[in-house]
Amino acid sequence: MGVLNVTPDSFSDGGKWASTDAAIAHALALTGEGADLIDVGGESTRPGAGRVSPAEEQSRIIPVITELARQGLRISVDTLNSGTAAAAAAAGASVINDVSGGLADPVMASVAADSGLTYVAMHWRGHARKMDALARYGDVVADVRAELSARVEALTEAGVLRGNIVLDPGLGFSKLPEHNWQLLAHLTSFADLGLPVMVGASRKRFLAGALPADVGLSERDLPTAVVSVLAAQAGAWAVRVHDVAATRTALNVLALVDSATMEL
Ligand code: PMM
Repeated sequence: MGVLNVTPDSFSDGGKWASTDAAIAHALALTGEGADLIDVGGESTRPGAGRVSPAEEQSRIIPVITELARQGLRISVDTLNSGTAAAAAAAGASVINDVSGGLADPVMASVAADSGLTYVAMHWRGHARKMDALARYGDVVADVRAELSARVEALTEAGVLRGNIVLDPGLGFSKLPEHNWQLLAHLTSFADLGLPVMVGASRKRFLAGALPADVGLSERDLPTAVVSVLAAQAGAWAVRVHDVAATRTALNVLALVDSATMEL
């Protein structure tokens, strides 16, 4: 899944794809690099970010989604807002990616149910302004797993088909660096819930732990690609990345090793 942030302020690529034309060109480039799905977002969720009105969010992303869907790309909409999810579904999106797992907007679950689309429920404890203060866990893997299971219950009660739900442990959202590493180390515990799992590590702060001090954000693309391989080995359904080419190459290596293993 290639990231397309149509925002002026996302943490790693804010402002780069803020115009409709630049956004469309970037989505086509990511597809050329091997993305199977483009995740289009119009509201930054970086720690400390403020909210954007649904009208502003939709004016940023709906023209982009409409054109990309017209060109046959598979689109996911990254939104907390049910009205934006419904508008994106009408514009041709095929996945709703809700980083709050339905907690931010009480109408989201019924919109997801009515749309019949794949719905990504990410682990979330609160909005960007306060999420760092909510990074307290007994056992982060057990706690995130239990909180995601509770979301699956609530979503299915609201009519979302279990078979349409994808789970995401929400790396970087109310998580300290050690929480992110523990979640990555135990990704198969999430796969054990019997639903597809996606992972969004791309360029996040915790990856700095794998790099020399004071290197730039783009240096995080290499550790991101390594995480993509680890996620794939744990059976992930998708990895959400900014640098699609690096992840595609890393996954090609894994596929070649896997096929050589089967040849024996
Ligand atoms: N991370 C971000 C945004 N959307 N969606 C899912 N499902 N999982 C994530 O980890 C995730 C997400 C934040 O990253 P960005 O600011 O680079 O878009």
